[in-house]
Amino acid sequence: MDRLFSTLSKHIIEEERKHPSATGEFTNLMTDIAVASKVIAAKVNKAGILNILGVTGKVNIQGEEVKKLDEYANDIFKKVLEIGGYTCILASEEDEEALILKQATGKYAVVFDPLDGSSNIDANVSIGTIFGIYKKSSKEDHCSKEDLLQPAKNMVAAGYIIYGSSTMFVYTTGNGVHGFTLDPEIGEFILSHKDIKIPEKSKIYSINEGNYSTWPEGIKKYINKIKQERTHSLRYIGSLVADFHRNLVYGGVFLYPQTSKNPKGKLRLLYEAGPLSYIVKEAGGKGSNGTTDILDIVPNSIHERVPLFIGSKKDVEEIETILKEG
Ligand code: P6P
Repeated sequence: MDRLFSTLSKHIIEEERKHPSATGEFTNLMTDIAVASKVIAAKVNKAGILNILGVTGKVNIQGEEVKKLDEYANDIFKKVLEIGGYTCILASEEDEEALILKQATGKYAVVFDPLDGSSNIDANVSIGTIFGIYKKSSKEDHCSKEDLLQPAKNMVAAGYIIYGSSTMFVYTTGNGVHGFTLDPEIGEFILSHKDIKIPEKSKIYSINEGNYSTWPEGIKKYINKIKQERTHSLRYIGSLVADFHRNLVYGGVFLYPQTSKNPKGKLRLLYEAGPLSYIVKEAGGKGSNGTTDILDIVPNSIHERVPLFIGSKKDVEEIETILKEG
C-alpha cells in the first residue's frame, strides 16, 4: 500500500519544496509532461490494434519516414505543452522550425524527441521520448531561438520515457536520477528506481558494427582493444532510449561516431545527446562528442548532429584518450 505514496506526482512536488522560491510553474510543467507520456504510452502499447503502425507517407526534417506514432506523439506533446501555458518555445525532432507559443507568459523552453527509435515500432522494439527543459535566457518578454540554443548544462531538468516491457519515466532536476514505472491498473508512475547511479566501468558496449569500415581510426582502435581484451559484451538495440536505459542501469557505453553516411554523427545535440548527457552526468557517467563534454557544447541550430559517446565515465574517458592520441 505504501508504494502508492511514492508516485511521480508526489516526487515532483517534493522536489519543488527544495526550492522555497518555486512558484509551482515547473511542477505543473513536469506534470503536463507526465500526462503526455501516459497518453503516448496508451497508444504505443496498442499500436498494432489501432492500426497506427506503419507510415504516414510524410518525411521529417531529418529525411526520415514519419511513422503514424511519431506524428501522434509529436502532436500530443505540443498540444499538452501549449495548453499548459508554462512554455514559450518548443523544439521537436519532428518539426523543421522551433514553435514559439502564443502566450508569452511561459518561462520555459522545452526540447524533445517525441518518439525516438520509431524505425523499430513495427517490430515491437522498445522506443522512447526524450525531453530537456531550459529556463528562458533571453531578457525580452517574448521567447526566441536563443532560449533553445543553450548548452545542456543550463538545463533545469531532463528525462526520458521508455515504452518497453513496462513504461518508465526517468528524470532528473539536478538532484539525482529517479525512475518511475507506470502501474497501468491505477494510471500512476510509481517510484521503482531511486537515485540511479551508472557503474563507473562497464562490461557492455553499444555500437552499430555495420559501420566499422567508416569509423574514425580511434574508434576502430578502441573497439578492437575491448574485443581483444574481451572485457565487454556487445548489446545494440538500435533504439537510443532503450540502449541508453540498459547501459544506465547495468553500466555500459553507447557509441555513435562519425560515419560516411553521417559525417557529423547521427544523433542530435539539442534533444537527444544533451538531455541524456545531463541525466548520465547526474548518475555519475559522462557524455562526450569525443573531445568535449556534451554539456558544454553550445548548439548552433536546433537539429545539429554530434558524434556521441555516452555512459560509464571510465569508458567514455578511455575513448576520449584514444581519440586524442589519434
Ligand atoms: P543506426 C533511431 O533511428 C536512432 O535515431 C536512435 O534511436 C538509434 O540509436 C540510432 O538511430 C540507430 O542508428 O544507424 O544504428 O540504425
